[in-house]
Amino acid sequence: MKPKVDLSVYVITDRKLAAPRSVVEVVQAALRGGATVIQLREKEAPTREMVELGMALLRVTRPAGVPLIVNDRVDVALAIDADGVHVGQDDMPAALARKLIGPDKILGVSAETVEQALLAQRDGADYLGVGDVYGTPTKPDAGPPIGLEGLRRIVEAVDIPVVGIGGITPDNAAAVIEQSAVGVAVISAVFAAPDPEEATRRLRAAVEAGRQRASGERTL
Ligand code: TZP
Ligand code: MG
Repeated sequence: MKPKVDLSVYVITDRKLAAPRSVVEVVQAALRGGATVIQLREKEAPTREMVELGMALLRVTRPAGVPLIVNDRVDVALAIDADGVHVGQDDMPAALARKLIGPDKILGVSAETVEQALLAQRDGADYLGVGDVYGTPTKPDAGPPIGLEGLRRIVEAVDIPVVGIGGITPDNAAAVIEQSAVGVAVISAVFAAPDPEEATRRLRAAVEAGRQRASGERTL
């Protein structure tokens, strides 16, 4: 049985932004700060390095009880027995990724339109990463920002949980949660932060504040 995943603060790796610190060091700090999911995303790493980094990350995420999800690479996710895989619109189609990983591993899919989101849901995604919300320099090939309105349209169209991604910081994360996203996914807010533990803690507090505000709005 697949455990229910806490998607509140979803931290994605970037070894260039981590330097001179190691990716594992930054992830350990993020875990101390309360990260609830870690994603291994290294677009330029050769397969061997992806596998080695993934295994090193599992040695810190497993004892923390936090899932490790591998971006793009279904083969690497399976080889290291990661907790799941995340695919985008140019990667392995979601239905085939699901077929390869089986029913028990977590499948995340990136979507920037309602149509993509509905297809991903139909094809077996457990959650969606939706963005680019605010605009980001971290993913140069991201489409134009969809804004909070674009995010809300997708959240309202699907039944599976949505995390917002793209340009999210502790200062604007609460507004993402107010659109009924269940969490925020970040790269630079944690990996470029001088103190990744503190940055993660502030993101968690912002997610909590967004939830409080959203529930306040619902009872008005
Ligand atoms: N997908 C959409 S935006 C993005 C990805 C991987 C980059 C997010 O990076 P940052 O630094 O949190 O804006
Ligand atoms: Mg991808």
